[in-house]
Amino acid sequence: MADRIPRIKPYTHPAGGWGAAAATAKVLMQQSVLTKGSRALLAMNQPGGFKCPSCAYPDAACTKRLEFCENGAKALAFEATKLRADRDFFARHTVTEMARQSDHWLEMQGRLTEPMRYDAATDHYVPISWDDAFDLIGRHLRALDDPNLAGFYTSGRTPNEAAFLWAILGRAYGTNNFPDCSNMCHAPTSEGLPPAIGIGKGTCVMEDWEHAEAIFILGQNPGTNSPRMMTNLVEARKRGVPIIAVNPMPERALIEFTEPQDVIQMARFGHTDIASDFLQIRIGGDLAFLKGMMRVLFERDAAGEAVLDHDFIRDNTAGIEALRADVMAHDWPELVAACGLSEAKIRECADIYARSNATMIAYGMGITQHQRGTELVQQISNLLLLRGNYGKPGAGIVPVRGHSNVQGDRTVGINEKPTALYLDRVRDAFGFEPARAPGHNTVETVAAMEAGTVRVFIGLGGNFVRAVPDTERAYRAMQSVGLTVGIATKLNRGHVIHGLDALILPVIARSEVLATTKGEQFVTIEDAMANVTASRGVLPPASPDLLGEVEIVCRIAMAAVPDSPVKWAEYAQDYSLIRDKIAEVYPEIYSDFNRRIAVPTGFHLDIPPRRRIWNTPNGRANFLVLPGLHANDPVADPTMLRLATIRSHDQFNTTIYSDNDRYRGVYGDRMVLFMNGDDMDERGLTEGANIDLETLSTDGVTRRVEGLSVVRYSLPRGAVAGYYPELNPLLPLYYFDPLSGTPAAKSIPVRIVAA
Ligand SMILES: Nc1nc2c(c(=O)[nH]1)N[C@H]1C(S)=C(S)[C@@H](COP(=O)(O)OP(=O)(O)OC[C@H]3O[C@@H](n4cnc5c(=O)[nH]c(N)nc54)[C@H](O)[C@@H]3O)O[C@H]1N2
Ligand SMILES: Nc1nc2c(c(=O)[nH]1)N[C@H]1C(S)=C(S)[C@@H](COP(=O)(O)OP(=O)(O)OC[C@H]3O[C@@H](n4cnc5c(=O)[nH]c(N)nc54)[C@H](O)[C@@H]3O)O[C@H]1N2
Ligand SMILES: [Mo]
Repeated sequence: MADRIPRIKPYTHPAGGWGAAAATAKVLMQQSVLTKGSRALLAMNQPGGFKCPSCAYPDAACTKRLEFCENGAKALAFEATKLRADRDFFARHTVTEMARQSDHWLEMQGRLTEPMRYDAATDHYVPISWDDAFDLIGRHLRALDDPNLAGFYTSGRTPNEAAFLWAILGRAYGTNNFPDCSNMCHAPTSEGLPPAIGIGKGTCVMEDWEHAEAIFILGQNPGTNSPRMMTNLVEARKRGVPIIAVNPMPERALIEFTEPQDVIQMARFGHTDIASDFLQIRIGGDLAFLKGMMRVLFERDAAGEAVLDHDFIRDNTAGIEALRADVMAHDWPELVAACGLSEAKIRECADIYARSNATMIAYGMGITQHQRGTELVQQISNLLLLRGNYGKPGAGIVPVRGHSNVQGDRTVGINEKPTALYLDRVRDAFGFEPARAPGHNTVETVAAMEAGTVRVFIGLGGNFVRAVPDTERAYRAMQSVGLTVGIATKLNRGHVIHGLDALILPVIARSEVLATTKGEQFVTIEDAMANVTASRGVLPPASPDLLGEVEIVCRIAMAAVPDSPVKWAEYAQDYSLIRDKIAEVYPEIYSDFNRRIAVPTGFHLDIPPRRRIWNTPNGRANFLVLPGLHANDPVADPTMLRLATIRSHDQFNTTIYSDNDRYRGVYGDRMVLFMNGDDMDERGLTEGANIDLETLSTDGVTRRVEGLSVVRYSLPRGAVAGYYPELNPLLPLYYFDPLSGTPAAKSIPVRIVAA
């Protein structure tokens, strides 16, 4: 183990700044895209160019400044790399050899260049023509006795046009088995907000940042995962707006940030303090914190202070009395114990909230990935409702989405439980009777593969087997499937952990030109603030043998459902015809799509809560009660620690750019466990100690990750953190939020066992 002791060098500078500028230059050089890359960077997030393939954070479309960040540049550099995983590469390595390599190694082989099929006789991937590949998929799919034996996974980089048709393909074929990356991500938002406010999306737009009087950021790490949000936070702080960050980890960019686009600040080595208050909360303590905040408001309301927006509550909402009773049932010692924050601190935050006339609350995976993730999201909404923080400038809920088009994919039909209205409209628009029975989400798909009830698995992007819980079990499940297909830009784990038959289908990437017989095509993306914009690649495709995702979807459909009335062949060539169909299926939000998308800055999808219209069954915004104070089931074992699996600064989900995590000061190693110093001392652990980590499983299965190095870190007692996906073997498949199916990846009960 001596060869992988991490180098620890606490990062004492502000986040962003020259460190980010240097990192951007280095990554562009390493991937040999400096000239090509900088040209592409100029087109990224500019009207007429393409949308950043990294996160879903909106760009300020009207500004002239370069709209990219360090991590957007990394995503682009790795996409535009000169490295190629071509047929010679596959001839040199058996799949068994490749499976022994790290995720980083797989990624570093570069762009896929032509379709490949697994050959069991030689244990190699060998070239296959596109025609033969679609033919093989068609044969597998047509051979299944029941269409529900197939699973159609979507990852959120998929643009609207491809996702919409993917959803049609599944339903025409006969299933709603649409596991989606959002089933591991913001499904608690999609499930939690409709009963509360009538739509499963955020309610803010970019202009709101300019009007907010207070900003809360719960369980989200913008400096790494949505760096363009830092611009808004810096501007808000410069206006003196309080920003309250609630997180078990003092994430660097939440504390101090230098705006790389601020020439003067850069020149002076200056920075902006981001959080006016940093609240180091216990893992899963957010429920108690939110209830504490609400309790202060109810107490002060009872004392006659005007802290609740009674007019708004009367005219717009239902259920406040049940919420009041639930919140007031918890006394302060209970609340404080559950979140680990002092009563005084909570009162102070509540006071800031009570004085603000417009508050935005942003949140990420630190809220959604708990066993009660959906209901936690609803508690955030409750807090906002109490002061009428919907439907006025500078106020609202801000779920910070992950993948660049994950929200869009959901909007255009990627859902394992489609509504009857959607299905009726699909029937009318396409002239077939779509499948109606609910399908599998992500967790259910793993279980179904294991049970032999998913026999064909096709992944439209993503890295399913590496992203899901219970790694070893997921690998075995994947390997038992009859056919696995990875539609991808790069080699990943899901290609080397594959089914009996397996295909890799390489695609034209976001930054590349999409040309068909009808000329150059563009695709559309919906960002996390429901703004829809066109994305046009500018670089030549990485290889002449790539196809666009839309064409791949259409040709799978033609092979699987040969007698389909859907005009697949036409859609494959002319994407405006797809947008016409999107408009037909979603007339309320997408009417006149092709005309509206011609505006370079795009258009906003309607968010009714912005107009105080609540599309809930009772037509009101609802206060919703989650009894108790714990976002996760309590565990009796006194040795238990709560593990949050998180992202480093140098990864995009399962894509590992390097083994460094600059802002957390860890270099050269991802097999680390961040831990509170007192918890270390109590266990006799010193910095760098080698330990194994074991899940406190309730199903009798041993889940263990060996050889982690302990890093002393500022964390609350009882909390530990380490990297996803390396620690996914510790996340049990059964450990998820039942309302959304989202694995509780931020609160795994574990214990340390000596190495
Ligand atoms: N560069 C880069 N950008 C990305 C991604 C990437 O991997 N790399 N991934 C994209 C995707 S798909 C997503 S979903 C987003 C993810 O972006 P984030 O939501 O920022 O995701 P994480 O890093 O998983 O975790 C967020 C934070 O939750 C905190 N946390 C853990 N447990 C708790 C808790 O109980 N309470 C609170 N309040 N906080 C907690 C962690 O300390 C961490 O700071 O980013 C997107 N953007
Ligand atoms: N323990 C733990 N598990 C987690 C999480 C966690 O925080 N902790 N986070 C969860 C979250 S929030 C998410 S969103 C999921 C992510 O799950 P996924 O979305 O499945 O995973 P990614 O790593 O984003 O997928 C990367 C792959 O996508 C392919 N790709 C890249 N660009 C394109 C493109 O333009 N087109 C196509 N077709 N393919 C492309 C590449 O081949 C690349 O290898 O993981 C989840 N899993
Ligand atoms: Mo995500």
